[in-house]
Amino acid sequence: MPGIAITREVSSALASCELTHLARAPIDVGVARAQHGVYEHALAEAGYRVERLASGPDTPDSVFVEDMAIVFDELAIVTRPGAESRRAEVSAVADALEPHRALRFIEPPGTIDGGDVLAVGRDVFIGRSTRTNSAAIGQVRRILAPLGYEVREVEVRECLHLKSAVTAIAPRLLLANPQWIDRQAFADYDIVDVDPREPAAANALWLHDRVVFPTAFPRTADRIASRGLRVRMVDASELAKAEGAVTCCSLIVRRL
Ligand code: CIR
Repeated sequence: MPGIAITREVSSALASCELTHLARAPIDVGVARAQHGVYEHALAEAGYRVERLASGPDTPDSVFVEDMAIVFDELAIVTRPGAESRRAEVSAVADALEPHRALRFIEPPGTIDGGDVLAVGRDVFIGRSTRTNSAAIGQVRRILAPLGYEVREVEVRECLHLKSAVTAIAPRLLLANPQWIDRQAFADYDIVDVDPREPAAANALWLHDRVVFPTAFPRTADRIASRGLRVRMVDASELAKAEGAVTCCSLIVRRL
């Protein structure tokens, strides 16, 4: 079933990235690039054709390509990112998606980052966060409702994006930090909690037959594996200093 994984080169200016919750720490772009290469390799191992877009010093956060679009089988929604410094990243991603999906665009005053959108089957949870507002959530709802998707607005607290707090790891199974989500909003789903010593471990990249997951969180990795899921560990520590995790670094475009 795979398809294409769109990724983007780590910018030479990564150290000037946006930061919301973390203090600025030195970032080694060479290490970040090497780790990113291993991540791309993990995508290729899973059968995806990796299409890596170029980046430049004017777009420090552009490796976090997930925030630029929300890809469904029927269409892709090109976002209007919440951080103004990131709006220059949009056009290259839209160009890359254009051959594969019909495109729709979020219009002002809407702002939304792809990291706030958790799509599981026909349920689309969208976090209202410092990056994503109700205007954009309404636009996404109007685009998706005719296609049979149900958009559910949820609150994001104590973390950057909804997917910092909760991601899917199997068809009806979520991985979450219970302190950062309203469990009621996800009542229809089975949830694996992160290990309490690993609060930032809720971001996992579920591909069709495996879960790509950071080596920084071995205890939570054990919890995922104990559900019978195949876990592919990757070291994502350098990009974590820029508040990025594993879902952020790709846009998965399934082959139809
Ligand atoms: C930002 O603040 O926008 C970047 N430094 C990190 C974005 C991470 N993206 C994501 O979680 N989807």
